[in-house]
This record gives sequence, C-alpha cells and structure tokens, in this order.
Amino acid sequence: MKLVASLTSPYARKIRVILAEKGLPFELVVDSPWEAGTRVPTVNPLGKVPALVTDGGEVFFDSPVIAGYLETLGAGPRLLPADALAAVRVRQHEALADGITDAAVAALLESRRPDGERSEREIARQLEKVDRALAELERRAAGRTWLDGADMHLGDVAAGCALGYLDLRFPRIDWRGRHPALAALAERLFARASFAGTMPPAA
Ligand SMILES: N[C@@H](CCC(=O)N[C@@H](CS)C(=O)NCC(=O)O)C(=O)O
Repeated sequence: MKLVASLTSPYARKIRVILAEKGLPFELVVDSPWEAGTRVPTVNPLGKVPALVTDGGEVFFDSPVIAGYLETLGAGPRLLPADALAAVRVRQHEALADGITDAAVAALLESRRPDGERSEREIARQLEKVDRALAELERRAAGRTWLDGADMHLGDVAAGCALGYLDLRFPRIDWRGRHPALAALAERLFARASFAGTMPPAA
C-alpha cells in the first residue's frame, strides 16, 4: 500500500506511527498539499494528507478512517479494543487529541495571514481550545501509564502526534510545565522507534 503524506503533517504522522507499530510495509509518497503541482487532490478530493491507497487501489482518508482500516488488517498490536464501547472511548481520546491539532493548525494558518487580514482574536480563540483540551487530556492521563488500559492505543498515538506538533509549531506553549502527566506520556511515546522515526523536519 501507499501512504500519501507530507513529512510535517501530524495527522500523517499518526498513520506512519501506526504502520510502524504494526510492522506493516508501505511506500511513503511525500507530497505537500500546499505546494503548486501537488497531486494530492488526484488521490483525495479534499486535497488533504494523509491518504492511503491499498494494493487493490482503494483509497482511504482521513486519518481516523485510515487508522480504522489498518486495524482491520489484523497485523501487530491492537490499537483499538475489540469491545465496541471500549473502542469508542479510545476514539474519544483520538478526537480530543486530533482536536488539539486542528485548533493549533487553525491558529498557525491564521497567524500566517498578511497584516490587516490576520485576526489576533481568532488566533487566541483557537489557542484557548488547545489550552482547554490539553487540560482535559491531562486529567485523563493523570495516574495512568496509557490513556486507555494497560497498553498503548490509538488515543495515545494521536496524543503524541498532537503534542509533537505543538513542539514543532508552538514551542512557546509550555505544555510540559503545566501538564506533568502529558509530559510523562510524551516521554514514553517519543522514546519509541515509531515516534523517533517520524519526527517532523524543522519547519
Ligand atoms: N481530519 C483530517 C485532517 C487532515 C489535514 O488537514 N491535513 C492537512 C495537513 S496537516 C492538509 O492536508 N491540509 C491541506 C488543506 O487543508 O488544504 C485527518 O485527520 O486526516
């Protein structure tokens, strides 16, 4: 299978981490949807990465859907529990973590708009979402090794990708200082080969 991804996308990183954890072979097709000449829209009509193309030519997007597909392959450790309600709870953590990423991306894009078009109020509004969601993730991580049960699951992977994205784009946000359980979770995650091998290049 092929994964169409940019090297800085935290959503694509989530999928690359899952593929590594599961030991699934794939071809990485690096393509940035922001660049002229991108072929991403020919694969994903939404023009976003990640998009996964199976060996049979079927395309899956966005990252939660790809994560669900990869789980069906039955390779490597389970990142979603077999129990349906437990899986929904893991998905809730994934959504919370992806939501941090969504708000951080929105704040970054707004901050890059030209003078006169940029709204500091909108940047602050998005960063408030990040703050609130980090506090909620901290509450859920406190006193635990992983967010869901005794093993790492999809919510943990998404959390690591969101926190790594904050390090990349918003190093001024001192989430480690304010959220010790997230700092410990991130340390565990970032020590894994799957995370170490998917560090985004300096932007
Ligand atoms: N919810 C989507 C978000 C994907 C996304 O927004 N990817 C960004 C890269 S970080 C992108 O491709 N943006 C291009 C665009 O919005 O046109 C997912 O989880 O896959």
